[in-house]
Amino acid sequence: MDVIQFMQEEQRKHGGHDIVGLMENITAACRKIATAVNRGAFVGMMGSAGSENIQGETQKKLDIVTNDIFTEGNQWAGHCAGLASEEMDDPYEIPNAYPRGKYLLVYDPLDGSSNVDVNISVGTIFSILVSPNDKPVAKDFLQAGVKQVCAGYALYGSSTMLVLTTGHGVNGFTLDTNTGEFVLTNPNMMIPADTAEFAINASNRRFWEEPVQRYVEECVKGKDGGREKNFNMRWVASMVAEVHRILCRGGVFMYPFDTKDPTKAGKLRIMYEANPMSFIVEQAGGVSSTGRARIMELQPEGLHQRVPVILGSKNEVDRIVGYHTGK
Ligand code: AHM
Ligand code: MG
Repeated sequence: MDVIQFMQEEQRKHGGHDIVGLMENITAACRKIATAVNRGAFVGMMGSAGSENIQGETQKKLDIVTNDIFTEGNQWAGHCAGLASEEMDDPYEIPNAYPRGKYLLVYDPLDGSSNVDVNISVGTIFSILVSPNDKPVAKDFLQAGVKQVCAGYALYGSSTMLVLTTGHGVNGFTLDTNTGEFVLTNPNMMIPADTAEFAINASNRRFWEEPVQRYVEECVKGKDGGREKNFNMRWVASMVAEVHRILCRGGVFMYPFDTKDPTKAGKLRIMYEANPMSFIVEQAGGVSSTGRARIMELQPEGLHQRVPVILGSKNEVDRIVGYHTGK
């Protein structure tokens, strides 16, 4: 079954917000991004664009191209009141030439883009909120993750997949490049509660707080330490790929608080990385926390605000949260 038919049926079954039209635009944009990522080397789209985004990160050409694809593809149909992206300093106003709708669409058009030049999986992350205003301003976007109507990601890997939730579980669709359809291939994705796999950028080890130091040390020691099993480790440096692996076979992903740069609470951004991924992970039976609080309950204070992220298999994330809170 194609994702649009699936969304239509889900809406009929559960009611709630009608986002079928918006999903048509989002899936079309993701298909175009898949092609751009796939064909980048033929059309001079690889490498750095020589510019920086608001977060001081060097933009890749594909960061800009994919941001344009996602923005243009979602501005014209009358579903959105406003758009906001990792790659744009401020919210994007829907041009007056187009009707405005009721939704806010927040996105990271090309997550993991440091990987594009080395042909490792990247993705697009998006989150849909309801706008409190016809002409939203920045503060209208600052809604807690629990308010999300839908969250999803596209993964541009060995196949292109779309994984999403509207609060009724998590479903995965694979792009059939012959028909252009995203076909339901992974219904009701669930994260196993237990795992023997963790993911963290260990080069930051000396900057971690004690609870994360303790957890990782125990995993590394495995049966020779206090744990009942040995652990394996993975780090792709594409959050979309890490979350997808965790949805498929369990695991823990951490980009925790660290003291590397005291001005930053973490690396990942709450609005278009942590919140949508948290919604998906929770809907698949997992847990998502800063270590001290449920991410989706935090009140965001800025569009590009960063947050520590610890998510994945319930029993392991609960353990890490316990190390932080002493419970
Ligand atoms: P990006 O949105 O600029 O690509 O940054 C986010 C990415 C995540 O996908 C990934 O988990 C993390 O940055 C990797 O960071 P690091 O290079 O520090 O390991
Ligand atoms: Mg990102």
